[in-house]
Amino acid sequence: GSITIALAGNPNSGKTTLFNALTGARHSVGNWPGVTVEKKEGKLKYRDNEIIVVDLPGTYSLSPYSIEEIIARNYIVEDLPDVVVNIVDASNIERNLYLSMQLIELGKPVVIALNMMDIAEKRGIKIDCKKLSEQLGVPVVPIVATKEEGVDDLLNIVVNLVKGGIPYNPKQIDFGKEIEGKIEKTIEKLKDMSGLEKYNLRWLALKVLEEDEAVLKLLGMNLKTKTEDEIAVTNEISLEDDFEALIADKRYSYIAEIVSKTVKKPKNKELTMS
Ligand code: GDP
Ligand code: MG
Ligand code: K
Repeated sequence: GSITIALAGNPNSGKTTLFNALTGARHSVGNWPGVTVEKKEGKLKYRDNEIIVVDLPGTYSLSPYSIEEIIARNYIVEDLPDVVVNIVDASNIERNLYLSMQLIELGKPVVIALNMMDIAEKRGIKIDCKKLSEQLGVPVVPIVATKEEGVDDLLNIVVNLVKGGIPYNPKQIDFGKEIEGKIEKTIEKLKDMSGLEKYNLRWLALKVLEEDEAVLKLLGMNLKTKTEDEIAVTNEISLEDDFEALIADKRYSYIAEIVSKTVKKPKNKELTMS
């Protein structure tokens, strides 16, 4: 069968450039259902594999507050692409990894295409891709989308990953004893609910705790009109008002630690216009 790849990344990370490098003219442009957000889909052949590439809207996060973010994460959790290719701007890696962590949390295999390696190099930013890959537990492939450098490596990794040729063991953020306890309890309750087989329960649990409206709706929970049963799901889980902020903080510090271990920036902070 064919392999479906979803392309996800921050705006200006090079998503369109990579999409075009992958699919050339073999693509169609339409809208995502019900909204005027552009949807591009293309095809390519790699060795004997037909690969379908779906371009997701550019986003910085996967919160439920913007239509682009909802489209991107719904596509991944509902349509279940085989692989999520996450384009990361190497010259702005720390900010970009915030989305990466959230993509990894969704549960589908993620491959990071570390783009703009030429710009990073010019700025003297050195990234240890192997170590970054170890730290995240996902493949990291350096690319320069404008020159189509690394694109073949990227496809090779994607196909190998889908065929089980490489292990996929993403690292999970440890949110700390208290939050992890709440996640665990919520997962136990979600296990008793039917119709959730396709979802990553840890991700769903995090979203319940974050009071993510789209996920609460999916679970048939409306915060304002919760029934007894529904309350039981979040009962004892004492939703703190700033749970979302707490989780976000953990993500930022986790990323900062990974970046400190894998990225070297030039000491000289002088701005040069070249
Ligand atoms: P998108 O917003 O993610 O779709 O990003 P685009 O594909 O439109 O790229 C944003 C800008 O970065 C464009 O001017 C691209 O030509 C440029 N760009 C994309 N990839 C690379 C790269 O690897 N190196 C360099 N130097 N520029 C790139
Ligand atoms: Mg674009
Ligand atoms: K809350």
